Order: sequence, then C-alpha cells, then structure tokens
Amino acid sequence: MLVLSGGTGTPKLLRGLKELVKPSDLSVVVNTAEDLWISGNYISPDIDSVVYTMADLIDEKRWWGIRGDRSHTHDFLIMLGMDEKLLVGDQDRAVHIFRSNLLRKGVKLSLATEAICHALDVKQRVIPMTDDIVSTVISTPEGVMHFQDFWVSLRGRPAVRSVMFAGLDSAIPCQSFLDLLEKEDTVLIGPSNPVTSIGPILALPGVRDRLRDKNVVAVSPFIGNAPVSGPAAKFMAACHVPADDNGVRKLLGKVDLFVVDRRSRYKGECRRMSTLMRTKRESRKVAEKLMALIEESNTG
Ligand code: GDP
Ligand code: FO1
Repeated sequence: MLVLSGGTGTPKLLRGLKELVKPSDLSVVVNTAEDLWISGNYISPDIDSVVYTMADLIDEKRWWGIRGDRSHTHDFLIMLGMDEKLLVGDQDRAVHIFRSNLLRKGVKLSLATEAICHALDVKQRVIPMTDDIVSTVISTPEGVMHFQDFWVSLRGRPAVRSVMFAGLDSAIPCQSFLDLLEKEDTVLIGPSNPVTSIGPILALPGVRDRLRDKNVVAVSPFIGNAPVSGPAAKFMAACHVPADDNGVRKLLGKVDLFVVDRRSRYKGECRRMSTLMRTKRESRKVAEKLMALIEESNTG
C-alpha cells in the first residue's frame, strides 16, 4: 500500500497501520515542502515525524522530535546568542547532521532518507515526494514568509492571503514514488493538511495523472467541522474553499473512497467512522476499519 503523508495526522494513522501491514507492503511518500536548513543542518520535519513513528521513537505529545530527547545544544546555542527558530532536540539534531553530511557529499534526499531508515531499523519505505527543493511560502499582511516562520516563529497568527509552493513546477517526483504509482493499486491519502501537506505531493508534475486509474482512498483531517490541530482551516480559506470536509474533498480532486469522521456534516458520497486517534489503540482501530473498507472497495 502506498500512503501519502504530512507530519502529524497521517503519522497517527501509520502508528496503527504499521501493526497491521507487513513492512515490505507499506510505503509512505512524504511532503518535503516544509523543509529548511537550521544551524547548518537540513531538517525535513514531515519525513522525520514519519521515520520516528515507524521506529517508535516519535514524541507522541507533539508529533515532532524524539520522545525523551533533551535540548542541551539548542539551549547552549541560544545562550551563545544564536537564533534557532525551531527547538531542535539533541538526538533529533544528530539525525539532521547525519542527513546533512550525506547531502553535502551530493547524496540525494531520498537516499539519505533510506540511510536514516536503515540506521533506525525502519523496514517500511519512507520516500520524500521529490529530491528537488520545494518551499511553502505564506503571504500575509506582515510579509511573505516560509511556512516555518509563519507557523512556528509567528505561531500561525497572521492573516493568510495565499499559499504558494516555490520550486514545485520544476520539481520532479522521486523515481521510487513514480515506480510505486505504477505498481500499487491503492493509494491512501492520510488525514493530513490538504493544502500544505497533501497539496504539494498531488501537485507535483505527473502525479494527478497517474492517480486516474488507481483506487484512491482519502481520510479527512477534519473532525466535525474543524481540523484536530494545525493551520488547515486558515489555509483552506485562503484557497477559497470551505474549511470543512467539502473543502477537503474539493482540494484532493480524484478520490474513490472518501472517509470522514462520524460527526461530519458532509452530505456527499463517503464512508463514516470515528477517525480521532488520540491513543495507539484509537490509531489501530481506525487503521483496522480502514483496511476493511479498502479490501471491500477492491473486491466490490
Ligand atoms: P503537519 O505536517 O504537522 O502539518 O501534519 P499533517 O498535515 O500530517 O497533519 C495535520 C492535520 O492532521 C490537521 O489538519 C489535523 O486536523 C489532522 N489530524 C491530526 N490528528 C488527527 C486525528 O486524530 N484524526 C484525524 N482525522 N485528523 C487528524
Ligand atoms: N513546531 C513548533 O511549533 N515549534 C518548534 O519548536 C518545532 C521544532 C521542530 C523541530 C524539529 C522538527 O522536525 C519539527 C519541529 N516542529 C516544531 C514542527 C514543525 O514546525 C512542523 O513542520 C509543523 O508542526 C507543521 O508540519
């Protein structure tokens, strides 16, 4: 199965799916448009969240960073007068250093990610959506800024005029992503931000075309009429779609099976189940129900 993922909602689902699906049958293509260099190292927040989830290292309170990690280096850098816009944990930083050393030698992000997976004994395939640089740029009345400046430094407070993806038009999907789109019958779009996490993956040249003959299953990131967390509602309004399941459905485009939370007021064709995943148990339940639906949709 091929899963498209951001760094929070879909990793919660992957926490359940990895208990049910053989590692060799589970591949995850991850958004990289929120990546950035910090203090000389390359951070790929969504890839790291997916890898740490698969390695059972993820900090499940925040859905970024490593559980129990310290921040001695970050604290000392701040004391020295450096400004680090993200709070980077020490072990997390070690992963960034490992990755950045490979990138500086000319190794592609996809291969560097494979090396990280190998080192952390992650058997599932975790694939960046592209090896090229794509950056999410948010236009606000306070200026045009990188996603992380908007979301972390300014805590998502400014009004959002538009969301753009610099570099997306000339980016090429990773070859292993294209190979999986050939091979897999089912593509599962996880409950991630439809604008800034799933949006860039689907907008890569050739991806939407290749989804035409697939069984595309999507889980909405909305519970009732609001996202569980994050800036999805603000971004969706800036994209001129309603901030609800109708808007999610519109942004995703071709979907054969749309799964919404049982509290949703969505009136279109869909399947309903509880999709809230606060615990490992809830993640597993959602994953189980989803697998049953997918099986049904493939045989029926
Ligand atoms: P990001 O990369 O950190 O922005 O993370 P994602 O895009 O992967 O996930 C953010 C989205 O996950 C938000 O829009 C949330 O509404 C959604 N989300 C978080 N937790 C849950 C959950 O338990 N269930 C569902 N259905 N969606 C969730
Ligand atoms: N998000 C924050 O809100 N504050 C942070 O200090 C922060 C640090 C951080 C460090 C490593 C990493 O991989 C992710 C981190 N995030 C942090 C999350 C990151 O900003 C995510 O991209 C967003 O949460 C949305 O995807």
